[in-house]
Amino acid sequence: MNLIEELKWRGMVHDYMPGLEDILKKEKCSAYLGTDPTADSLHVGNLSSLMLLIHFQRFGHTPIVLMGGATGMVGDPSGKSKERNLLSEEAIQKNLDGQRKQMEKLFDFNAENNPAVMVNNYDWYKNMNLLDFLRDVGKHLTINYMSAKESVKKRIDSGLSFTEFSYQLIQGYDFYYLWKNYNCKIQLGGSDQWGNITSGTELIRRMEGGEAYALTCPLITKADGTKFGKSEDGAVWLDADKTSPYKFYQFWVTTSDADAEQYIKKFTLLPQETINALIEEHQKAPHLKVLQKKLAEEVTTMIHGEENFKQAVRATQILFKGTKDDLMSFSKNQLIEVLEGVPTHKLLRSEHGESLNAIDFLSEQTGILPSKGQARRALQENSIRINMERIGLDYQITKNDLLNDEFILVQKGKKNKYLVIVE
Ligand code: 545
Repeated sequence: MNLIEELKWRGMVHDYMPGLEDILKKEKCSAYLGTDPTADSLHVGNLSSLMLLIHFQRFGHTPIVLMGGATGMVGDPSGKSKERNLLSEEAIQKNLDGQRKQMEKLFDFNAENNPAVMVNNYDWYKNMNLLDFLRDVGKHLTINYMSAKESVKKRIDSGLSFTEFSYQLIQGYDFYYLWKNYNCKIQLGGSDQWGNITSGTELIRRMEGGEAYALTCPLITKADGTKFGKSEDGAVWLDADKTSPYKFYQFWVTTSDADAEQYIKKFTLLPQETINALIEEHQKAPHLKVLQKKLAEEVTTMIHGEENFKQAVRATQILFKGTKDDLMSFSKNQLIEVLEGVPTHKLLRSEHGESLNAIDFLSEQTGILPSKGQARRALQENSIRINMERIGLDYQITKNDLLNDEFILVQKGKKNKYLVIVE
């Protein structure tokens, strides 16, 4: 399979310009992907276009990672229904540093053979003169052309500053700059980037009659229609301090059966035969979750390394299959690590007194359930566990239920866990 065939098989192609296939057959080129420093970490939503770039590298093309030090100061209107707030220069610098570290984990910029290249568009904009930009760049695209882009059309009624309107011209000139200086003929991105990328190919054509190509991947969807990449507490980040490896692993391992096939193709580099075999195995016994487990293993190892992946599996096993004794045998630090990311509820020690009945404990005292009625129902249904053991309606919580004199692990149903911290 050639690169485009492979990407198509993986479902990673949304659109590309004619001629791309020919050029890829003829030569090894460079391909670039840009990210703006709008946050200090990348998140799983950015991962699919990064995987595109990784596939280009696998096939011998040179990957160029562009950090948007300049574009981050302007703000991309693509896919945004409202004008963005400008970020301060310090925030942008901090975000660039965070993202750079992550890119260094994903790409080898020092490889002897075909190393990846990192550039920052601030480098060619910092000394750019406004008049030069208007005469040498702006002159080549008409307002009519620029206004026909989705990102602009969508905002014509609600409003769009001149600053954000100019964004496509700035990203467009980046493509021209890399085409001219790095022999870069391809720009990659998510489907929301199509308009900005084609402004670039248009500039290259009008300024020098050159050929360059766009390739976009679909934005990731979920079978149930909810937004991909979110957990209960917001985005799933690649930075371990923002999303722990355990939670990261959980995000992938809890993928629905309907989505697992799509994700294993898009987010892992496993070869086609391996993936097809896994899919077949999965269909025979879906409850074993082989697809989800392999997906979570591959992605967690790629982002957080093997040690963190193994630790996440251990924590999962204990949380899902462990016994009260397993929990009781843990030190405070081990508990904190294993339970990291489990939502917490506070309970004042004075309230804990001698003993607490389970209904009050679950409702009023901790707020795990919103009312006494719901607490009673859950207990009657036998769906509540304390430190892995099922409890009934008349259970009394006492000191003996404290793990390390400080924690109580509450579970409701199969999936929901809560950590009560007794203060
Ligand atoms: C800037 C200058 C260029 C080329 C590209 C850019 C960035 C581009 C853009 N891309 C998005 C982005 O999001 C912020 C990530 C930080 C948490 O805004 N104008 O920077 C996303 N991109 C990856 C994919 C995307 C896109 O990083 O392309 O489609 C998301 O999947 O939204 O010369």
